[in-house]
Amino acid sequence: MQRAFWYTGLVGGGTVLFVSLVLVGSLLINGLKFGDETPTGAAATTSASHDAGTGSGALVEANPEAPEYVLRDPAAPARAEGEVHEIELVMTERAMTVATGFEQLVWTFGDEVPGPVMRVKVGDVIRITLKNPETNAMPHSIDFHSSMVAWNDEMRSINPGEDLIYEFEAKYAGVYMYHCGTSPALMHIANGMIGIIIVEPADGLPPVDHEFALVQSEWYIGQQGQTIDLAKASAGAPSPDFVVWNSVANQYADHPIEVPVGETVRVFVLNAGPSIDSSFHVVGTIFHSVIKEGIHLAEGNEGNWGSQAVDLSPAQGAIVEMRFDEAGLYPIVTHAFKFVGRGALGLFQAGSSRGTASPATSTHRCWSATSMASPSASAAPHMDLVGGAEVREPPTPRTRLKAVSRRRVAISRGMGMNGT
Ligand SMILES: [Cu+2]
Repeated sequence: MQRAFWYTGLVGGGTVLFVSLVLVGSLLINGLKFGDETPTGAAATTSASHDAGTGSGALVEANPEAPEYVLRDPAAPARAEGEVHEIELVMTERAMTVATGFEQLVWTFGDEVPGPVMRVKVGDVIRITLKNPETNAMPHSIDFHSSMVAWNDEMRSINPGEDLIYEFEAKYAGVYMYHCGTSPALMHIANGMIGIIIVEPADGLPPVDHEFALVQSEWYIGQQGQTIDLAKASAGAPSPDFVVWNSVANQYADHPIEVPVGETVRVFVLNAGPSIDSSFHVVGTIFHSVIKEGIHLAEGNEGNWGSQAVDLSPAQGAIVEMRFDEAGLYPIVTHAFKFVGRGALGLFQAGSSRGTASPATSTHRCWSATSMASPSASAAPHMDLVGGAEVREPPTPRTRLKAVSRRRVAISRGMGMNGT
């Protein structure tokens, strides 16, 4: 049933967008570094700026020797069986490559950033055993937005070596954030302690062909191997170095998500922030169903209304459904386009897209929608996006940086020229 729908304002026209994309592209091509003199901040594949006037840390250069990032499976898990869910959640502090060339000391739930995707239904009981290992340096906590519990009880911080039981009944359906709330919460959220819990209605969601979970968040890059830069994140007008899907810049642009043409794709999307709004948009399609924060635009509504972009403030979530009518590439973006050049770019690859992409040169793997039940199987090499050539041996880190940068520029330019 259609109860309401919404529109997201588009900032600027096509001309402004085109100019912006060309500017970002040329900056990337020329390998310029971004610093105080560049108030628009970093589109950084080569460096991560600090925000002018915040007193935060110095320019952080990309490190060609940083480990390659670990690709995150975007497939949404099936709903957990049963009605009582015992979940052990260990919070860890470890190194993670968050963008090509940038390694940070992140804090995690379940050793993942974002934390593991949980999926239950209304009426279920979730009993979390939260563990802060002795080897950690920091106190941490957890706050489930899907719960109704006292902040000073279940959400209290625990020190290294302590455990906590956090139990709640899922009373309302939705796509909810969970996060660490230990002070300063901005630091703990920005340093990786975010996750998504999907609560389905008691009788479940209708089946679709493919399901994915995407979390938008920001990285305020600190020194290599250190935590994020809190001063940068605290700026009055925060300017993240990277805005990312599932915590790694451009990972699904480098490794497109494969889906068949014409089948229904459902995406659980959360904006974890901590500070930037999202305008979730998939270029080339229209959302025929959106459930955003409890408000439902249903397929088949009177008037056949659709949705082009879903506005999500930090900590808001949605379930969007779409189809891809033609074979090819469908970019996943926040339509606040300055952030597309900072890592908020992914791709759905519908059917065969050979010959439609940018002049890619980097090795990449694709996520196959048919491999959702078996993430490891989806890691098999696929054909090259452009030439159909077999995947080559991995390039050196320095070559990889340049190749990935060239491909993103080409994608951005292509999108600008197409007037999206
Ligand atoms: Cu924490």
